[in-house]
Amino acid sequence: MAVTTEHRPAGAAVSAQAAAAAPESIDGFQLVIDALALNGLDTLYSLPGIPITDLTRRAQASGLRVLAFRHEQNAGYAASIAGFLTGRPGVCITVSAPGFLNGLNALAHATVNCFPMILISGSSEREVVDLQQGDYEEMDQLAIARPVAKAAYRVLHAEDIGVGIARAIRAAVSGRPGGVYLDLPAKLFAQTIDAAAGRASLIQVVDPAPRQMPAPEAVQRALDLLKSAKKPLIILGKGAAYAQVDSEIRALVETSGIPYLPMSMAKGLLPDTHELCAAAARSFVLPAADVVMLVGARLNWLLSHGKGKTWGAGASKAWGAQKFIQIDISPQEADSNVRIDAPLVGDVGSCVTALLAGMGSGWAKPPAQWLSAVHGKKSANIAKMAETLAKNPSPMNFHSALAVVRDIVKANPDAMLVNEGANALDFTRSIVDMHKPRKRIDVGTWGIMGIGMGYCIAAAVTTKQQVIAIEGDSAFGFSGMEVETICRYDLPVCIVVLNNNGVYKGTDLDPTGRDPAPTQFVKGARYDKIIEAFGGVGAHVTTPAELRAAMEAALASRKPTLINAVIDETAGTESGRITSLNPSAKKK
Ligand code: FYN
Ligand code: ADP
Repeated sequence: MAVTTEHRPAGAAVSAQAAAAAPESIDGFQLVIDALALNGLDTLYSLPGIPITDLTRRAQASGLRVLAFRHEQNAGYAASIAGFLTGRPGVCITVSAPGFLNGLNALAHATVNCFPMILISGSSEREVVDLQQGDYEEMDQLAIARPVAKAAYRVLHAEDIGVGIARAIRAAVSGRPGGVYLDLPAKLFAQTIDAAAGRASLIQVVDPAPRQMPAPEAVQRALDLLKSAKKPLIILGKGAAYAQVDSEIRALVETSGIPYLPMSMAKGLLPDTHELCAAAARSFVLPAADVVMLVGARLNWLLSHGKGKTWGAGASKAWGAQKFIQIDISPQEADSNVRIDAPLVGDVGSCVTALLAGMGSGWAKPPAQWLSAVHGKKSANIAKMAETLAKNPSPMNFHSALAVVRDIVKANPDAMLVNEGANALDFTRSIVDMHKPRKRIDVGTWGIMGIGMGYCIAAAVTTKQQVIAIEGDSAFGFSGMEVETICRYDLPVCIVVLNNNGVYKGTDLDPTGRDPAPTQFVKGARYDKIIEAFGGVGAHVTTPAELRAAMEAALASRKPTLINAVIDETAGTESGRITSLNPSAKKK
């Protein structure tokens, strides 16, 4: 195939005579755009600059949606969560070296969280990079991306763009989803090839995420173990939410009659108010259960690695006394922390369907004693929480503010809830019930700060629903400038900054008296003024009643809104509910 590497800017005028004589050609820019569009990847999360500015312009001109951000990290986080919400890879496009590095954080996040995402970065010329001759933004990006990506590819020739995009899509969504890096050197974009041959080289990926059926003997092993259980428990993780097989999951819980614990982003797969939801009895069910079935959830730090005190392996119970069934698409996940007695490898939908078929209609529900013990513990915790939420302290605290959010989310079950912070995260998770699947998106597997505004933008764009973001004041700072992006695209996002003047709380002091403490912020900061600078609505509230009115107004108008919710600066504990992970706490 004839490849020319003409270096004329895209769209440059070509004389009419030359155009008439030359066969129709297509360049790298257009092939990338057409390959994405052919595969339904119609939204790009980006930040323009050399060498991808024309890519973003021409993508927009070709009908793709291009969301331009203020920092690549936020564009990347947006792409990653778009992947989670849609099941198609979210696409982030950045410039070379610094832009690429800014996007890399999100690529790693996508891989760690099992979200399908493709990071496409323009890069400098291979000939110069490989000899380290000091090109503009020189960096061996492919080598740097590889360790944090599920897969990483480079395309050097225009006729390979179709294959490059197809491989990236398959790698991102098949099996365990993850982040894929695609390196596109600047020179590629200007390459031209014969248009018909170029179009023929594009690939529409057939069945990018094939179903994976579990082996019948593995299904039987799991059923036998489940049948033997006296105190069974199901744990639903974000892999179960990602799979989008909500009615099958509901049927599994209801047919088996087994109490379930939703991990943070699995909240709402069944309504949190479901009678079998054991979220409010977490510390009771984990150590008490005898057989635990994990559905798209890993036994990582969020589940105390399946052992230790959380699981009851203390003085009275030996480690390994509990049995585990694990449904996961990754065959390598089982035994990563503790023995998995019945691994069930396959996609959640196929595995759950096979289990349901095996259970039939005569499946015996768990012993009543177990169900009533779970119910008793849960009711007591819910009653205790209701008592706390009924208080109206002055100043407002996390609980009284989040009681309002809880009501608003209940009244608007289709709204997306974005949540990050330490205490702002932990309190929201246990106070705000979710009523529908994939409505809660948060800090995920790493517990990172900074996903907030990127997630808001992607959630609004992909779901078209109202978005509510509950942000700690510290967490908001990581991506706050993207309120301009939210205003620019006029997205229905209502951001609530729970402002207690600092990280965790606002009362720390520098013992030497010289500087603010590392965890302190400017007292009385008016975050609401930031959004006003861009034409959005700002509100400053100090009571639950004011918060309610401001949130209701935001939802009624669907205008970009930022509510600065002032809460007690003494409210909040060090690191929220993960204080035990602080090295000083471990030393004790
Ligand atoms: C939960 N709970 C409830 C309810 N839901 N009580 C009443 N009503 C309702 N609806 C109870 C639950 O039983 C627990 O009490 C408690 O609230 C907390 O529940 P949660 O949040 O499910 O449990 P816990 O112990 O906090 O979970 C551990 C965890 C979680 C590691 C999964 O902390 C987590 O997801 N952490 C992420 C932290 C993070 O990423 N932080 C960002 C970095 S912060 P008991 O059963 O009595 O214990 C940087 O500093
Ligand atoms: P959580 O943090 O909610 O506990 P994790 O991210 O730890 O969830 O676990 C998600 C798991 O789900 C991963 O091990 C991943 O391999 C698995 N997974 C993702 N998609 C699917 C799917 N379609 N079918 C089965 N397992 C899946």
